[in-house]
Amino acid sequence: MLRGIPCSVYRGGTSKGLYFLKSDLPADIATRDAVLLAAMGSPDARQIDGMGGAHPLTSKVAVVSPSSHPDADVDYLFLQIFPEKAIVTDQQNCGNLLAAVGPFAIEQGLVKATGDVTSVRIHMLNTRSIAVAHIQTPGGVVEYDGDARIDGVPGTAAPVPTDFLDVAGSSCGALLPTGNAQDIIQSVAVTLIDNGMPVIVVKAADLGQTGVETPEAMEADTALKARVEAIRLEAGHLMNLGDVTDKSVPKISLISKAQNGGTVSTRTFIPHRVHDAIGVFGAVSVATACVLKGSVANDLLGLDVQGAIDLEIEHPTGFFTVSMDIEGEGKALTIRRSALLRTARKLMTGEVFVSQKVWPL
Ligand code: NQM
Repeated sequence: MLRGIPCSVYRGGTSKGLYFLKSDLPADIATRDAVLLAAMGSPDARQIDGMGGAHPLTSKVAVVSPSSHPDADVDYLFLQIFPEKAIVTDQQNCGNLLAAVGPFAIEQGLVKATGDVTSVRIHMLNTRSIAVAHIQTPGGVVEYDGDARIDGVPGTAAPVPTDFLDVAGSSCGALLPTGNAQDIIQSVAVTLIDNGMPVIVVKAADLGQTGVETPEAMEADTALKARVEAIRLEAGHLMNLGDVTDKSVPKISLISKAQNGGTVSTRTFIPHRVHDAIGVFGAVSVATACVLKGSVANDLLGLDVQGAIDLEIEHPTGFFTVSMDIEGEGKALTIRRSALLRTARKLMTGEVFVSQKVWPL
C-alpha cells in the first residue's frame, strides 16, 4: 500500500525540488531519509521510480517549519538527495531552493503576507545563518509572474531579491578555513573559501583547461574529473569537512579571465557533475575570492575594490550578479552584506506517494 505525504514542487532559482512542512515528515531522521529517497527514486541514475530529475540540481528537498530563532520567521533545512547513491545529506546549503522558501511559507500559512512585498526572514539550518527574501505579494497573494530574468531559466518571473547577513565561515568555521589566502594541493595553487558554501577556487589553466569548455566536455574528461576529485578529497580535510567522499561539498570552481565583460569566468564541479550555471552560495564564495587580496582569483584578476560593489560571475549559461559590501583586505576582509536576485515558480502542490513499507501508517 502507498502512503500520501503533503508536498509541493517549486523551481527555486536554477534548481527544482520537493518542499515539505517539517510536520508532514517523519520525526525520526532515518525514516525521514528513507521516505525522501523513495520519493525521489534514489538510488538510481535515472530516478525513474520517483520525482527526481536525474541530476543533483533536480534532486533537492526543502523542509520548512516555524522558527524559534528570535530573528527569523521560518526555519529552512536543505537536503541534497544523491541520484545514484542512497545518500541524503544536510552538509550543504542551497541558495537556489531558498528562493521558493518564502512563497512556500506564505502559501502554507507560516508567514502572513504584509503589503505588496513581504520580507520573509529565513533561518537556514544547514549553515545557521539568516537570509531575508523579499516576496511580491500584491493583495496578500504570492505573485509569480514578473519581469525579472535570471540566466539559466527561460523567460521572466517575479523578482525574489535576497539578502544574506552573515554567511562567512558558516560551514567551515572561517571564511578562510586554513587561515591562508592560498594553499598548495597536489602541486596546484588553490584558495579554500567558505562564504556560505565551501569552495575550492583554482585557475582553470593550472588544470590544463581554458576555462570555457562546455560542462559536457568537462564531464567527459575522465582525467580532469579524477584530478579534481583528488584535490577535493584532500581539501575536505583542510576545510574542516573531514572525509568528503560521500559529501556534496566542497565544490570546485575552475576560474579564468572573463569572456563577456563580467568579473571572472567559472566552471563549477558540484562536485561530480559540472553545473550548467553556478550555485548561489557558490557564486557568493567565488565573488569573495575575487576581491580577497592574495587569493588565486585576485592574483588572476588584480582587483582592488572596497565598499559596495557588484561582481558579475560568468558561468556556462550567462551571468550571476553578486552584490557585496566589503571592508578590509586579505585575511582581515569583512563582508558586511551580500545580496542577489533569484526567481521562483510554484509547479504543483499535492501529495507524493511512498510505500507504507518505508513509513507505516
Ligand atoms: O550554492 C548547486 C544550486 C546549487 C547550490 C550546488 C546552490 C548554492 O545551483 O547556494 O544554490 O550544489 O552547488 O542549486
